[in-house]
Amino acid sequence: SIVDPQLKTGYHFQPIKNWINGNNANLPNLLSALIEVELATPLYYKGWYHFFYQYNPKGAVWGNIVWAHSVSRDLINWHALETALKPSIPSDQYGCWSGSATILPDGTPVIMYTGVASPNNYQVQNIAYPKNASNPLLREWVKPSHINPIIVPEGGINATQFRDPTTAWRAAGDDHWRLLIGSVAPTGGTRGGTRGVAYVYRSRDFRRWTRVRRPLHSAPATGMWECPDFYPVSKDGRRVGLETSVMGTRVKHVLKNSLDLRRYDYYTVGVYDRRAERYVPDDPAGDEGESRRMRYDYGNFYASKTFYDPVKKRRILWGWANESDTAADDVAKGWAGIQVQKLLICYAYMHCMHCIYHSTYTDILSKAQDLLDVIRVFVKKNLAKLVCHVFVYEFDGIDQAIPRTVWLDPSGKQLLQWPIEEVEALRGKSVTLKDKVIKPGQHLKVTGIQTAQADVEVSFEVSSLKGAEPLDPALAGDAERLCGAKGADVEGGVGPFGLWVLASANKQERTAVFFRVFRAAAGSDKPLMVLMCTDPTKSSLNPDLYRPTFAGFVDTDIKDGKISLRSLIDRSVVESFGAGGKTCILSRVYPSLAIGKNARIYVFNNGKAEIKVSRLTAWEMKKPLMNGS
Ligand code: DQQ
Repeated sequence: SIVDPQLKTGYHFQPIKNWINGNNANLPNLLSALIEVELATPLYYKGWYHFFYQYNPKGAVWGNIVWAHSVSRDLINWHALETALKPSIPSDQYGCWSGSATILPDGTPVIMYTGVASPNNYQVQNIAYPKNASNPLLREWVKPSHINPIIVPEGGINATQFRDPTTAWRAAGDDHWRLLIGSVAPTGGTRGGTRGVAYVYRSRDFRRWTRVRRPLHSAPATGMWECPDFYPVSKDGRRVGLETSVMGTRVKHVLKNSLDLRRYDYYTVGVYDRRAERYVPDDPAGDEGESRRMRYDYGNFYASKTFYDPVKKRRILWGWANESDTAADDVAKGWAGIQVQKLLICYAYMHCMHCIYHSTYTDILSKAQDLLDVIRVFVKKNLAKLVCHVFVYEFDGIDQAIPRTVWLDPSGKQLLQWPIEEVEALRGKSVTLKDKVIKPGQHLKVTGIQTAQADVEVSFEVSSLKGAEPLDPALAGDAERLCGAKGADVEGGVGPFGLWVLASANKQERTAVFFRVFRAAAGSDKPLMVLMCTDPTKSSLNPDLYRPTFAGFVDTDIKDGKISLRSLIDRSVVESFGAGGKTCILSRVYPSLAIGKNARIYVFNNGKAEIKVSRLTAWEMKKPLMNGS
């Protein structure tokens, strides 16, 4: 395969087996591996967790999106089943896109999903029922063609931007189901609208749905709201999750959208008024401008969905590391250049050989013409993206993040996220460090375990915050730019301090996950700002990789000088949780030396202030017995 197989993640969910194997890497097979893998919907039913995700098994060009299906007893060991939904009725003949499951009062699940009903992406919503609800594996789903499509775009809605129905909810005591469908407000003229909206649809029988005139919510300059999610969280600040229909004074609601603009997942916390069918964010600034919006994850994390797990009464968030096009694009283009030429030659050769044996010269020319047409189509259909998907898949670049429990921070202003406790079952050998002082410019190696697949929890204490450097007001609103300007190797006042993970022996390669404390400008509502960063600029000697720094501010006043960090390291994925899950960053890195047993972890301090590791524990992480395929 193209890359070191040791970069394939070990304990993150693996989509179905790779479609490309060396010997049949001819054009159709390569291109057929195009997959837009991403989450469609998770659900729990009769002892099994179900995970449906999208891919395109035969896409010479983008299309035919189906729902792959895996099941698990513990959210860690996954068993792949046959495809659950694939194009089969007029209202989904061009693709079964994202949607959600709802557990009906009689306990059976129903799936509402977007069907693509025309070659130019006309979107409608379809309903699917389990063929045999008594089988907990929910292997087969039926979609009665006489009732589908069940919701169609009307009233001026932009039919190519109308998708991704949410799980439905029904208030106790009233008899209407509701669900949301993401869209973008129609505007005059051809230019696509930029006001993202979530329309509410209501139904008494889950069959006939009518749109509420006003959207549940909308926000300017956000573009299409993909994969919306809307759910209650308990104000009691406990980790308890709430079933989607729970309402009342003891809950807040969370509205989340995936914004195609930046390929990030954003959310706000607010109040749902079920009579007016309206949602009002507590902080209206949460809808405006990149800098004030809260994100689930400040790294690569997209098209996420939550579901309520009745077994452990928790809400679980599933996201996928959308190795964004730019990420693999650069590499894919390089790769594409080599591979596609090779493949074209081989394809043309095959054709030529075929033609020579079976036809005349003119046929060869026409075959070559076909080939050029095929390439022309791919280029039109954004070949780079196409190949980058293939490439990324080859890289296993399409990985699910570890499922996260999500709940409301006691402050009521934001969510907290933490890896599900089941992942701790994969912990093996560990090492613990206590009360280690790291002087300015010093670092400390964590020895005694393999760390290419590891789970690290560390508590830091800063001796004094006095030396915190001033925050450049021009960068105060843009954590990513700030981290790009002041990366892990730029000396600071208090910090940068944190971990170098997937580090090579001579530290030539290392991915830094760290904190940096800034003194805000006078008059700011908070005197200190804590930045959390993942800086992969030195993550790989491979020259042509895209290595974005990811960053978010951590809402903590760190007045006691204490802050914690947890990182799940998995060969080419680094998932980090700052301050107990207040700020999360998922990053993909592709080291060339720090692979397998050559990967190391260091604690480092490039700030003028001394820091102390009051406690660090690192565990080796085992591979699950069954992993998705
Ligand atoms: N991809 C899906 C859509 C969704 C988008 C199609 C999110 O349903 O809006 O595969 O990346």
